[in-house]
Amino acid sequence: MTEHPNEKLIRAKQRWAADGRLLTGTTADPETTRLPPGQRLVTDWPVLDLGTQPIITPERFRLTIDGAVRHPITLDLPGFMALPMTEAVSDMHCVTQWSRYDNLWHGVAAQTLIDLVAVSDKARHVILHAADGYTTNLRLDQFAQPDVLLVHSWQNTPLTPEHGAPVRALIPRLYLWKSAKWIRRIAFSITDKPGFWEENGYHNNADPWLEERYS
Ligand SMILES: Nc1nc2c(c(=O)[nH]1)N[C@H]1C(S)=C(S)[C@@H](COP(=O)(O)O)O[C@H]1N2
Ligand SMILES: [Mo]
Repeated sequence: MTEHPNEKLIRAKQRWAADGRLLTGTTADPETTRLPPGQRLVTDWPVLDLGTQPIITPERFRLTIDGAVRHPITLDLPGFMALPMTEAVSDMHCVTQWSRYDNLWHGVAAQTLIDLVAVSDKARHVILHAADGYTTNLRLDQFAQPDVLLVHSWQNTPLTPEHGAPVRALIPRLYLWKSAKWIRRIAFSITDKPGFWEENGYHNNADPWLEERYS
């Protein structure tokens, strides 16, 4: 692996995966258990990333949606903000153990983007690319959930740069590493392709209630 600004953090998290840190060996039903196994609640919103926090000015923002789609598109920020907006309240669950309840989000529903570009019947996976070089992958059926948004605001305030401004992905029912900050490309795909943490010991599926922390 190439030398990265946050090499120490990456090594520590690879060790967590190798050691199976925080695993309780239990699963829970999200219908009846709000807090996934091994998690603890916080009231602040911690910042976690690879250590390079790009400043994406409104002028520089571009979001490309392509791959297995009929109508690939690149949106600038006014183009993105002109799409139908959704409001949602959801919880966040980070694999480093913290969960935060009742986050109010504003953004564009993933399903709106799926319809906009006419995703191919053959597509099964989604690869998210971010401006800091980060990537993460998820299945199309996970991305298509009604609570998945491309968000621009949290608690009625614009996202801050360290949380992924101006637009980030938010996939609340998967561990938060699947929620790419500073998103710049959504690639629909017939085949799967592991992202950054998925290649570094973390689970491909990432369901917190199944404790899918590590691969
Ligand atoms: N672009 C980008 N997105 C990213 C990351 C990153 O390093 N770069 N880290 C992921 C991880 S590991 C976590 S836990 C969450 C943290 O989001 P937050 O800093 O807003 O809490 O962002 C995810 N999205
Ligand atoms: Mo993370």
